[in-house]
Amino acid sequence: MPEDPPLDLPSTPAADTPAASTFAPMGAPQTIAGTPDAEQVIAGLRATSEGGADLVQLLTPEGVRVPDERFDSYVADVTVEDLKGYYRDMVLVRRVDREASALQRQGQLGIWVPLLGQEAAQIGAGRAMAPQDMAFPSYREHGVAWCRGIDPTELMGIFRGTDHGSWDPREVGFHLYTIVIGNQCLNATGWAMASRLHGKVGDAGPNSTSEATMVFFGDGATSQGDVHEAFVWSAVYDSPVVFFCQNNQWAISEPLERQTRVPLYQRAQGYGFPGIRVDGNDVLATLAVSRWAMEQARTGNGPLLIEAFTYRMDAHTSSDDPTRYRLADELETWKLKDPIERLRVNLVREHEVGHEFFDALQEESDALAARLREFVTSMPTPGPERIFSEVYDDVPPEITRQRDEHVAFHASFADAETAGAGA
Ligand SMILES: Cc1ncc(C[n+]2csc(CCOP(=O)(O)OP(=O)(O)O)c2C)c(N)n1
Ligand SMILES: [Mg+2]
Repeated sequence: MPEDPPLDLPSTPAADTPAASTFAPMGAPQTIAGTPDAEQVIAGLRATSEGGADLVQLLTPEGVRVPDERFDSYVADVTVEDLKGYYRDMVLVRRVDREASALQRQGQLGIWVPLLGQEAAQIGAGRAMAPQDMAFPSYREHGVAWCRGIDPTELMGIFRGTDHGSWDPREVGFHLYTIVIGNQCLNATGWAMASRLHGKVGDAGPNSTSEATMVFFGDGATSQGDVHEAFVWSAVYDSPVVFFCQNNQWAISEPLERQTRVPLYQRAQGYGFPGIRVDGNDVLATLAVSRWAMEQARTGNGPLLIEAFTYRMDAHTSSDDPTRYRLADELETWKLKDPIERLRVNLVREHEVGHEFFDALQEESDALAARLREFVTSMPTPGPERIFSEVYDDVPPEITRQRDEHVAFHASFADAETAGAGA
């Protein structure tokens, strides 16, 4: 066998030079042959900020349906009524989002996590799921919750601080929100491994009852150890899980270039499974790619990674002020790619959908917002025992003791108030 050519490594700096003990500052010349310096990496990522040549897109930002020979067949059955349905989904979840933001500003919610701009990514993915599938959300997946049949009012307690989610995850196929970044990827991997071990994977037919799992996380989460571990475990156990990364370009104030040197979907290759980048502002493309990926997982060809290329148009949460770390013109550029607007234009121009549909939807949207507001402003404050309930099937005696002490402590204030009023 021929010998490997000698590596052309730079000589090691003497121990007393600064470079030996400190990292080179950002932008300083790098010496390792073939390694791009920080500026080149950032330039490379910016070059793909339009999504790059590998982006799957079926609807252009101008609302024109463009063919794609790999994915057209996955949406061949989509009718105009279906398209109107996806449009309705996006309009209503955006309305919920805007109303909840207003409720937070008025002190009715403690915090809100906006989804503005990510409606197509979430509705496309959510509508690709079958009833028997399981979704693991982060904290921003209000659109996926909608697709799983969770009424928006059910999300409100989380953000008013009265509960942790009031639905039964197994019943609706949607886990509780997860705040710990990336952790849900491990939960989803375990769930999907169990699906396989229980023989619930492998049937591809149109009425298949085989199960697949989809897990939602952000670009920032990809830097977490939990996500790496989930990728490894799911790969080596062929888990029927679709990793759905919404790359909204920001992790609070950290831009994408602080998370990765390569486009995120290319990470999958290193773990040994397929990765694909889809236009996350295109509901049809996201639906097609998600249907494909879920079918692959369902038939035993998982895991897979989808990078939905999108943009967080609002703040990270209602506690964040994005004007402190990003320029206004970036937002203006992404407004031109608005997920709702492009489908509206498509419905009008290519399917002659008239104003009656849009007017009726406006009314439905107003009614939903009013219902949400009424629900939130009349939500009862839970009693002090609520924090202890729904945790244990068999409540340990120590927890019972703590609960009684907590309830008595609260009651003591009520006694003091009554005594004070009478004095
Ligand atoms: C383990 C952990 N570390 C840090 C945080 C604080 N935190 C909350 S959101 C967030 C950024 C997440 O960004 P990304 O994954 O891109 O998701 P996005 O919020 O953009 O949807 C961080 C660091 C956390 N919740 N959990
Ligand atoms: Mg992000």
